[in-house]
Amino acid sequence: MALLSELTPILALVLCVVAGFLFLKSRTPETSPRVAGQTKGPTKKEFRPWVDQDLQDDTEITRGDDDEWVENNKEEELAHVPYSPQRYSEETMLQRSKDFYSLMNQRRSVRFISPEPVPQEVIDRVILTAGTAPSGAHTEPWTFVVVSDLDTKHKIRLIVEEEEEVNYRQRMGDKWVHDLARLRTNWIKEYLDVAPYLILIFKQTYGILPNGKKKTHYYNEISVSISCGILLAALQNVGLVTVTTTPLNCGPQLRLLLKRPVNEKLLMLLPVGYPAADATVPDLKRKNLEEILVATGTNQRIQNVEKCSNVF
Ligand code: IYR
Repeated sequence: MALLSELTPILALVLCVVAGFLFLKSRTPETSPRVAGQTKGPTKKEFRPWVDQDLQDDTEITRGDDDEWVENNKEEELAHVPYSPQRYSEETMLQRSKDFYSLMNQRRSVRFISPEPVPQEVIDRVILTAGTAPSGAHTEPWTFVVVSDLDTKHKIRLIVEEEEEVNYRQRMGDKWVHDLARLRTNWIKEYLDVAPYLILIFKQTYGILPNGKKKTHYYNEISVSISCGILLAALQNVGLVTVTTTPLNCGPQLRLLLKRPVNEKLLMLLPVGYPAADATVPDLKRKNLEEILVATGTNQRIQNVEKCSNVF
């Protein structure tokens, strides 16, 4: 008993030290890299504010109840048919490669869009073209929502501007905002009211069959991203402009506004129209071929292309 009372101050001291250590540890921000398998929040290094919270590609991870999903593809066997597309002479190929590069090299992200109306049929056909993209197991996991009425466009603007203001002020951080300063962008998005069309591209994270069963949409994000690239090329081809926007963390609200089902997630929002008469773009330069092409074998080809580039 006497021994215990003698030890009491020591025990109290030990307890105080342990409690103090635990308290300090709970307040210290984590700075060391995360060890594989640990489940703590993101470290500073891993902090990636540009990753939309709603967009993770959940093809494999959120299957849930197996009964809700279709078994193997039960559709009838697919016929294979002959395919012999147009073949060009080498001279024509070269000319077409130059012409297409020249067309695409004139594409710019334009934030000043004219309200002038654009024929609906042109937009329909541009979207039909985007739908020619390849997709995982030919699942065609895309939905293109075309908005042209003033009321819906304005509601979209309100949602996007409210969220973008938080992005610019809080989520994006000083470095990102600083990196964008020279593009002169901010959270005010006038083009969302002004452009005659807004095209919202949703990825279908899985399919829903007429019997209600779910169908796996393999590689849905990359498939829809490819179709967006084709859509941009198709817009350029008809002389329309857009700016590729990925409104960070606006997806769920816009999905509800546009009454899209839960399997769809917003990937991209494109305001589309003619450029405004006084439109400006930042004077950006593109990387040259040597910076983007790595070829095995001879690099003679690059010199040839450079020689040709004056001719474009
Ligand atoms: N989504 C914001 C910020 C933005 C981000 C990138 I990366 C850009 O290239 C341009 C803008 C916006 O649309 O303003």
